Amino acid sequence: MRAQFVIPVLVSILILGSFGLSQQVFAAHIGCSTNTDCDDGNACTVDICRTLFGICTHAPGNAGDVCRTSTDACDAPETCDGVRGFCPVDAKSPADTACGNPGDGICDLQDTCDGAGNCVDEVAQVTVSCREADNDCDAEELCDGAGSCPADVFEPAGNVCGIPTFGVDQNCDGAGICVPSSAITCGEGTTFNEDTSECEANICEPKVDVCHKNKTTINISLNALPAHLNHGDTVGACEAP
Ligand SMILES: [Ca+2]
Ligand SMILES: [Ca+2]
Ligand SMILES: [Ca+2]
Repeated sequence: MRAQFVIPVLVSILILGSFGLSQQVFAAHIGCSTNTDCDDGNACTVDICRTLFGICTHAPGNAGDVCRTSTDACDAPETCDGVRGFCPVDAKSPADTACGNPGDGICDLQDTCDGAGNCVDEVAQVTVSCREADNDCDAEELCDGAGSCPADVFEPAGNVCGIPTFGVDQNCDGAGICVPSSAITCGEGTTFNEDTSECEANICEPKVDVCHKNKTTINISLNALPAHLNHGDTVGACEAP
């Protein structure tokens, strides 16, 4: 057993010296015939079979080759430096590197790495506004601190809003609309329009007299005039018999 161990080592030293490879890593793999036989599983060494003697040498090399792949966005890959002959320690992506869920940008924010290889869920604080109030009767919503914006809510019914209209105060209706607190009485010939909050003049539909079947005068809408003319009626009052 002793002779079997000593002889390869002596041969190795002689060979390394002859190749000027004293700095190289040497593994006692005797009997190789191709470089493939010498694979040491280390991406940062160049595995060569010295076929003259049938031994392997494993010199540091392969600078830039990936020796440990990234497992996710928070894990940086490692590469060989070409000098040390082993893979650098496992490095992680810098803190604040984007990872995981991109979020909605308001209450749910882009997740980020913590610098230790973990992806951290990022959410907005409960002080962040996520839905502005549209008017006096709509309440603003703030993020819930768990990544969501609450359902739309409104000011309570009865809250005073807007300005008095025709002497009548306006209150919220509880559904986000400002409405008069009591009926508005408009002047003669006008009607209150809730859409414009104005008393608007009543619009009368234009009408016309028609002599119906040549014996009765009737007052009809202009829209109905063509049908009456088609069956023989005439515009204007009937003549006295
Ligand atoms: Ca290798
Ligand atoms: Ca890594
Ligand atoms: Ca609201």
